Amino acid sequence: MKSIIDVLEGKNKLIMMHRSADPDALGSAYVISRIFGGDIDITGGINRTARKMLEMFDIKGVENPDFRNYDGIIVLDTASPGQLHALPSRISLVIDHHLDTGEWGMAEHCVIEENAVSCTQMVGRLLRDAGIPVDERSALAILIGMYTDSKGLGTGDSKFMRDFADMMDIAGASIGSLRDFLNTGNNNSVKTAIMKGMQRLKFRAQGELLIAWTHVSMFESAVANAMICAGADIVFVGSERDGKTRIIGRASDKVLGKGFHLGRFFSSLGYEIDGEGGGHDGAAGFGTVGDVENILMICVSRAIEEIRGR
Ligand SMILES: [Mn+2]
Repeated sequence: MKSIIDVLEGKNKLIMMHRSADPDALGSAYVISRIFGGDIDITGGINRTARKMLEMFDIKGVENPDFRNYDGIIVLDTASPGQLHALPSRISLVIDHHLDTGEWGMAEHCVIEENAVSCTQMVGRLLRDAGIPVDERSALAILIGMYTDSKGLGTGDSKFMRDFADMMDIAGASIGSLRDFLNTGNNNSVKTAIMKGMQRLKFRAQGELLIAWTHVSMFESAVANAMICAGADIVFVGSERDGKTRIIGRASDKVLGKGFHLGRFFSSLGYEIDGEGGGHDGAAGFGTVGDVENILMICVSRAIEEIRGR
């Protein structure tokens, strides 16, 4: 415990997150840099929702940092080294809540809690256990991470809710204010992507479960979320960009209750077809090269094999 705080208190740190950082990743990085100092590496990009936090918290990230200029490198909310935009030769600390891929062997310290709903929650607990006070701004960033990674409090145990309530007290925030912050109101291009995705949607029933898939050129996550809202249990949304094929997956609570784990599904798919994937039980992604329709069909048939008889 002491050693983790020692690492966080170390001088001249770089904080890294997974590519296309989400509010949970950026919130964790913000809190650590605010309390302990350190540059936030945003070279891997910031997703649409998290970008609002840049302005709100006045976060100034660094791009293409020279790793040699830092004494310590801290990696947050990142399931595997492949999800970083670049791999430093030395990593001091990893704090993460994804499925443990066992790929962080090179890190000097690892705090991985597969059952934690969000990385900001882990950061909040680390601070509390070390007796380090959390200020109002940090509490708000922690809440945003917890709120988004729990899909708007759609998941989370009693421990999670207690931590959440503690942070609400410190931040003076209501659920409504968090919802308002995150409800960007989808703009027209997102809505168009959802409509196109729905137009091309195909589905298959396997017992009482529905598997649905489609492809779009952008906003895969928004399309996948809409398909889950429409009632699908396992969703695959493919896209092809810059010669790369990406599949975004979502799984309903119903199929998760049957023991299906999308992050594990994608990481084992990576052994079968050349590619890399991972993530959470209900939300994960897979990157590879090849025809998007083919890859989607492989995902669908593997998923059917996995849920057959469940
Ligand atoms: Mn996260």
